[in-house]
Order: sequence, then C-alpha cells, then structure tokens
Amino acid sequence: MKMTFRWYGDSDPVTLDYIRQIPGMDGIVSAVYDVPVGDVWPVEKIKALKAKIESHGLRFDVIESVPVHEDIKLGKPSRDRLIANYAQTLRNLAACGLKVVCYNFMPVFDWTRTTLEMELPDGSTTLGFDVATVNKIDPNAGISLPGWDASYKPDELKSLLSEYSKVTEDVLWSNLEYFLKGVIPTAVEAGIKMAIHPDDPPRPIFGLPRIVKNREDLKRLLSIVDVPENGLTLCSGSLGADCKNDIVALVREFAGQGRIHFAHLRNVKVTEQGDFYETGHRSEDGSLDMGEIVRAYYEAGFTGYVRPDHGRMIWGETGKPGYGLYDRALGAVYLNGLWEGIAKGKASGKAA
Ligand code: DNO
Repeated sequence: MKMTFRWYGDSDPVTLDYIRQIPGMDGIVSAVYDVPVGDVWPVEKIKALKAKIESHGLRFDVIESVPVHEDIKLGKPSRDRLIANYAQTLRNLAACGLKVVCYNFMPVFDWTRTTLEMELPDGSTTLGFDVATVNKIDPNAGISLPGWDASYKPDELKSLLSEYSKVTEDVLWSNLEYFLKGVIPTAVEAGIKMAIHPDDPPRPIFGLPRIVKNREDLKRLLSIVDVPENGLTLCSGSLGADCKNDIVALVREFAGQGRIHFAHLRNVKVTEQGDFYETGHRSEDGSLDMGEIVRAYYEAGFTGYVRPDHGRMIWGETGKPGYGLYDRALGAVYLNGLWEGIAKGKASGKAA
C-alpha cells in the first residue's frame, strides 16, 4: 500500500512541510479547487499543483475529487457536454501523470454530520451523526447543519431539491450508468483508475436517494462497466456507519478482484439505529477492527493508495473539521505499524 494524506491546497492550515515529516508518508491527495464544477481542469493548473507537491518530496498520483455536476446526477440534457468535459479532465490528468480519480455520486450533499464538535471524554472533539436530528430537519425550510456548504442560497437549494423529487433510486442508477458509460472508456484509454466514494452516511437523507451504500450496490456498480478502471474508494468509516456492512469481507472481496484503487481508513463508533461518531483510528476505540481490515488488504496483495481519514481535533489544534494534522498523522503511523506487523509476522511464519 502507498500511504497518502489529503491536502486542501494553499489555503490548508496543514502545510506540505508538515505533512512530509509524518513517518512513512509517500504522497498527497488533492484537487484543483478553483475551477467551477463541470468545467475542464486545465493542464497548466494540474501541472502547477503537481510541481508544488513534488517539490516537497511527495508524490501526487491521486485526485480527490473531480466533482460530478448535479445535472449529470439529475440526467439533464446538459449532461452530454458535462460528461465530455469530465472526460477531457481525465485526459488532462493522465497527461500530467495522475493515476487515480476519486469521485462520488451523492445528490446535493457530500458527507453529512450533525455535529463537528462532539466532545469525547478525553477532551478531544470529533464529528458525529444523529439520525433523529437529521430526520427533524425540513431541507425545504433551509439547512443549518454544521459544515453544510453555504454555497447554495436557500432558494437554489429548494429548487435543486424539487428537481430531485423525480429522481428515484432507479433513476439515479440509470444516470450513474450513463455517466460511467460516458467516462470509463476514456479512463481506460488514458490509464486512469476511477474510484467511486460510497455514500456517507450510507442511507438516504432528506428524502434524497443514495445508491452506493452496501455490498449489493458496489457489485452492481462494478458490473455496469466491468473493467478495472471502474473501481472503488473503499471508505471504512462511511460504509462502517451501517453495522450491517462487513468491511473486512468487502475488502477481501473487492481488493481480491483488484477493484479497490483507494482505501480510506478510519474508525467509527456506531449504534444499531445508525447514530455514530468518529473515533481515533485504533480498533479498541471504535466499532471496526482496523487490524483485520488492514490484514484483509495485505492478504489481497493490495498495492493501491491508502489514506488515514478524518481525525479528531486534539492537542488544541483548530482547523478544517476532520482534517487537522495531529490525529490524522497518528492514524497514518498506526496504519503503517499494523501493516509492518502483519508483514513481519508473515515473514517469520507466525500468525501476526
Ligand atoms: C469526506 C470525504 C468525501 C470525499 C468525497 C469524494 O471527508 O471522504 O468528501 O472526498 O465524497 O468525492
């Protein structure tokens, strides 16, 4: 596995100078942030970003994310032009040597939480999700969730949601199929691996359909265009927020098939009703057995990219919720330690 760290560009309070000091850190995961969604990412911007990252001794192979325009998810007539733009962005990324593109197909909302500052007994703060709180929100009356993207004005959000009222799960699937059939041939030609991120949390919210939330969905998605370039970002914390998802089994199955190109590794403490909060990465701290998950990657011969996912805020750090330096750095070191332990245990013939 190749260890990477998400970096939000020059505005990120966590600098490349700091990231390179994390033991075992190989590369950066980032994006071109100043091109409007739906436009083509120009080669010069990609090159400049890559040069900056590489000048810090880090590799840059993975994009998170090239966002999918809402018109594509809604299946509007403009989608053909937007899909052509997306394909051109993939060609431009390939021309600059990029290898993996993470994206998602969640309508309107990317990851959603009801608190960004839940205090844990040790005084750290973390992100949490409470089903009852979300169910009480009427999105048409406006949304005031912490971290909610304020780029939509209330009226815009209302009209977007009303467009989605006709989009059932089946319609969203057929729009995803249309998108994949439009971009995967270009990905194959260009040598880019597409890696869809699952829905976070893995359930419908605000009446909007969510279709990438469990094994059945992942299998269906991969079969739409059955080539390695149509692959997954397997996010343990997103899928793990539904205790019916067996992450170890998912890793064994899909990494075994060479379809996981990017692994997001983090732990969550989950209840059966679907409430959860994000813990430190260790197995003991959350509901997921991180040791077994990493072992599943190891045993599948996984050579793809990994990143520690969200971290808590610790040691007085402030910054982008989930994306501070300290707890994610601890996560990276822990994950590398698990990997080394498994590798050495196997090499010495003992069960690690
Ligand atoms: C959350 C992230 C997601 C992810 C997108 C991929 O922290 O994992 O926002 O980047 O869903 O498109």
